[in-house]
Amino acid sequence: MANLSLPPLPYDYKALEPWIDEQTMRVHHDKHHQAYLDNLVKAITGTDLENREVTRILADLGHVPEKIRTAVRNHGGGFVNHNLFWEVMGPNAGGAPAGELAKAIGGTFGSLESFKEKFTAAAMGQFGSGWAWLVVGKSGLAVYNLPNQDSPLTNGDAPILGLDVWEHAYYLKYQNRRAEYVTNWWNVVNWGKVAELFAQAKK
Ligand code: MN3
Repeated sequence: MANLSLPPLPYDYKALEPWIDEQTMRVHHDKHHQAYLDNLVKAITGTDLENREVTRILADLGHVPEKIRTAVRNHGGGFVNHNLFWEVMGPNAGGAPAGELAKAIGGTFGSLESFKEKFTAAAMGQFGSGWAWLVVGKSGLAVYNLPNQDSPLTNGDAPILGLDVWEHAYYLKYQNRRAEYVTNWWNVVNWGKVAELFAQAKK
């Protein structure tokens, strides 16, 4: 069996209230995230990929045997994307980034406000299920959306902030109001963690 486990949520299930409710966090982490992991393990167990880091597998998806490639793309992506998602959120968060990250955002997007507008547009513009991403790519910071559980790693980019816009991420509290979820989500962004990922990605 592939030796992978579900990282526990790094804060209490209700820590992101009132922006993200406890029930959503419980179902999202304990059921959805767990299911991506279980299905990934099922797909790679008994293959050469069993002991490889999942982030590396996704960065080299073309070399995954065709028979399991879709399962790895969907469930491996789901596993890794959610690992990042919990980390880039937190209680007593929100506000603005500092240091090098703040400079890079200003330099690339003009201002924090224009970055947020662009990211929000990516989140709102994702038809159906998917994610909005802030990544470090070959030419620096970039914002885009990807469908389903596709990972920026497969594009050769390092994700440093991601927003899950699958309905399972917000439907219990917000129903069809994705815009309200996205607006409120900025209150839980853990910029300290994003800055840490930014520093790692630049190395
Ligand atoms: Mn999700």
